[in-house]
Amino acid sequence: MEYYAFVHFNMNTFTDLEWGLGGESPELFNPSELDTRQWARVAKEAGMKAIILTAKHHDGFCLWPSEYTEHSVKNSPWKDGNGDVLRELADACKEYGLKMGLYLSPWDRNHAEYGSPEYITYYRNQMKEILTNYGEVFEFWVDGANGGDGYYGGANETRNVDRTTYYDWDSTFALAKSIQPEIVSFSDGGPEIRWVGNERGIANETNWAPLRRAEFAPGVADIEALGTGHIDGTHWVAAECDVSIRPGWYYHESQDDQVKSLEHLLDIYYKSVGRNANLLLNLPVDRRGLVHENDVKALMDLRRTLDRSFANNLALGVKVTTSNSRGKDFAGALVNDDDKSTYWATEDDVIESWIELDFGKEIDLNRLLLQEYIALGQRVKAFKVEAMVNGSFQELDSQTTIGYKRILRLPDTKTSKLRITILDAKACPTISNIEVYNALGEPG
Ligand code: FUL
Repeated sequence: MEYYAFVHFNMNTFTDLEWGLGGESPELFNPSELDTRQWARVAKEAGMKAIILTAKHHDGFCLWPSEYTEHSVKNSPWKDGNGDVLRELADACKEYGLKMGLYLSPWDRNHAEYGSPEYITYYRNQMKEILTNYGEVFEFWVDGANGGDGYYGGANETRNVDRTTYYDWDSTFALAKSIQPEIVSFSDGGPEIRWVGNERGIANETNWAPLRRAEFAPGVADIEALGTGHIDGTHWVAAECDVSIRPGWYYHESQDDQVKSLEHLLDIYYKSVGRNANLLLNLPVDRRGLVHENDVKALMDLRRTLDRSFANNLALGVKVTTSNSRGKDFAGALVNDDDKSTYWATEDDVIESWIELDFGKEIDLNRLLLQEYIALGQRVKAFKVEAMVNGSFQELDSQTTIGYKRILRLPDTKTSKLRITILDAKACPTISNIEVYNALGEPG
């Protein structure tokens, strides 16, 4: 899905905190003009495909009227306690053709029974509520922060849990799947989509979607391995880059002038979507209940710039030659036929191979987009890119993985031919798409 929105909006929006303690009064939750249709409109216009909302964060306040707690919107002044943010978001996403995802914090600093087996029943009951009552939920999002001090029903103490065993994650994630068969669950190690290991929105240059999943649990992560994935991974667990458009996850008026610059957002885009990962860009919805004007402007500047840079695919339909292919159904010309379901493949025993685009004249280029046919797995381990300059091939870049999508920012180059050489792969390469662009006027 490449690019979708995170929305951190909850009790912390009204207390100016990042992590509430759990004893906050529901009276404080009172957005003046909450409008989930504005969120959806902004996300849609920004080119995003979904919105993932903090249904419950560490402070335990629920944005839906859960029947299992009093700590929710039902005891807030917003809509006299008759509101349901999840309902409104589900409706808005449907109207705008977006998917909806939900974040349900495992750590709950409000709940009196946090730390005991009873809390796990509570957590799963809430999971059932939010995955049953709001239509399709495409992603279930679980973070790794777990245990510490909190209100805990008035006990005001420190409680620690064993992160690997307390939640019995295998059963908890299986419950999500049993309710929503198409759902992907996110945490440090998956099971279906993994944290990239930092909150800066940056994926590793070498980024394998496969992961040896058994080595992880939410909050227990080998950060480096989350970044690279495992070349011999046992499960397909693509990386997701979560990053906020401002310094904080939640809205703080003091950060109104700290929205990330176009240059910074572009860099994040190229280093996430451009490195075989998904970009989950957080919008801290404000106290009104709206995406702030400054954030909207930044999102639209990014959209316009990407649309301009990727408007004219210079590779489309040009002449393609290869060093090897396994016949006409897998010919080189299938990489630039505007059909990602067809692909170039070499013969089984041929790994080192090249594919060449002949533009028929000198053109200017500085962006290369590559995609593997991932239905047959992620294969490429190393490749280089060369351009014909003054009668001979000159190397522009040399990289490792491709995966679902790789975008390279190449130096400004005038050339008539581009050659991509697969130097090493796990099996014969299968390349479904190659695009070439000349991006002009991007800052940075
Ligand atoms: C972390 C949380 O502790 C932060 O508050 C935020 O929600 C981030 C996306 O995940 O684990």
